[in-house]
Amino acid sequence: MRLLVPAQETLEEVAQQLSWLRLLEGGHQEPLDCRARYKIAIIVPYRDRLSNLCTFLLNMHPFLTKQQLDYSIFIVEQFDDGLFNRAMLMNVGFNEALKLRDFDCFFFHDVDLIPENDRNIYSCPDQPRHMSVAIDKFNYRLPYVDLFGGVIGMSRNHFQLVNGFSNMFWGWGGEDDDMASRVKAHDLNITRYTPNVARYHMLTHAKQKANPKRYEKLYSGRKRFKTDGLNNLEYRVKSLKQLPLFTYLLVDLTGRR
Ligand code: UD2
Ligand code: MN
Repeated sequence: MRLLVPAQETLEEVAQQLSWLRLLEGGHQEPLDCRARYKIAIIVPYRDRLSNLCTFLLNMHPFLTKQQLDYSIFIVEQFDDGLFNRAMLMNVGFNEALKLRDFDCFFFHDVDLIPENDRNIYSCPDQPRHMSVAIDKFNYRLPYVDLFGGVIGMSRNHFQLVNGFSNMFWGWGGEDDDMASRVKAHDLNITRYTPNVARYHMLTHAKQKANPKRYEKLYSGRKRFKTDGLNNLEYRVKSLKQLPLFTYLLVDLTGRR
């Protein structure tokens, strides 16, 4: 699959380039001549990466449409400019998406990862599925066995069972490993497609500040699986819009840091 590059890095331009797809409002798509078995939500944590976002949308919509899926893309933006909380944004995305529609499964997706192979199917997984197995930036090799970052897919039920992500990881790192621990603690298995299919290109971006407390939080995480996650999530939606290419959520993360 060739990487598509936006003619200009604006959402209007990307929408123009994708007009042939006839997307429905809020970045929703469904197959024209059949009914898809599942309803899929793609949740993207986001702040200040417009260039990545434009490329992401330009490539993902044709890719997912070709798979004849019933899907919607949600961009969940953190309002404040303090430390980024990727995991909490994904919890918010999950929660808000379910208020709009009864999605069956969720793909939690970094904005900078673009699938390279059309056979990498975004179908609802029976077990939690790690999607971004082979990334060009890591020489297409999995950095470590339990990696569960980048792009993952989970059914609604499994995500609820593990109480979603932790809300306590502010800044870079650790939240993905904490989710891997949650999955294992609930006797679920991380599954993967073969590395020659699960291939991704990573777009370039500035580096975030690492969270110095990430190991501490990670090692003590197990005690909090039941109390830290979907069931203690606190936030305020500042804006919810159905835009042409995605459903947009701007959220104030009011949780304690
Ligand atoms: C790795 C993981 C990622 C996550 C992160 C640690 C892989 C391939 N990726 O990514 O899933 O676990 O480490 O937190 O394993 N973002 C913004 N704006 C920001 C910062 C982050 O939009 O200012 C979003 C965006 O969707 C981005 C994602 O958060 O792709 C992950 O952040 P990153 O790209 O800075 O971190 P990276 O590449 O080290
Ligand atoms: Mn990245």
